Amino acid sequence: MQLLGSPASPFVRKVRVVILETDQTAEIEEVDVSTTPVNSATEVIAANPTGKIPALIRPDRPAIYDSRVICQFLNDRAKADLYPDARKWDTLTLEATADAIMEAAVLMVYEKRVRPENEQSPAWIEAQWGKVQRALDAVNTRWMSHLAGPMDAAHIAMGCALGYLDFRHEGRGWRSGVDGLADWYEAFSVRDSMQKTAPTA
Ligand SMILES: N[C@@H](CCC(=O)N[C@@H](CS)C(=O)NCC(=O)O)C(=O)O
Repeated sequence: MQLLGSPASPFVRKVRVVILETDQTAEIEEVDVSTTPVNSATEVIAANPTGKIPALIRPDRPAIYDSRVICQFLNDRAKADLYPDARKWDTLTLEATADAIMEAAVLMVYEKRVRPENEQSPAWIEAQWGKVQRALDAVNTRWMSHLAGPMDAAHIAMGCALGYLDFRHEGRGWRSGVDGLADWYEAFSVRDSMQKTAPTA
């Protein structure tokens, strides 16, 4: 199988961490692509009509895409337990919250990098950051007991979301006011799978 991705993408990183944590590196070749909302890579469109990464190309079946779909596919394939039945809806909701942080943070980057300067909206960028802050507050207030438990897909997604904030939005100081979450991230980010997938430009 081939994983279409990029070393900077937090969504791709989720999948790469799952591959490492479920010991599937030998069966998946990682292929780096360059794709943006206004210039989709041809090979990505062939796998995912929306032109987004990650996409996983399977030999005899259609490609699958969206990090949440791919993570669940890989979890099932490895018979791992990253979506435990006992806390499935909590895990999915926390994963969705992490993905929403990534989405807002990625859109902020696109606004500056991809949209012409005279069309950029500072108010829109700040609104995206507002989403990030509200999500961080909610996780710090409501979800720390989940994060204190055994690692599942939500831990991986949250780790990748926070890593992306450090990577692209370091100056925003996301740790301010969310001490518990910041402490959790310091401990989680030393995992081998997180160290091996640290984002690069
Ligand atoms: N919901 C998707 C989001 C993926 C996504 O937005 N990926 C970005 C890279 S970080 C992308 O491919 N952007 C290109 C585009 O928006 O066309 C997922 O979880 O896989």
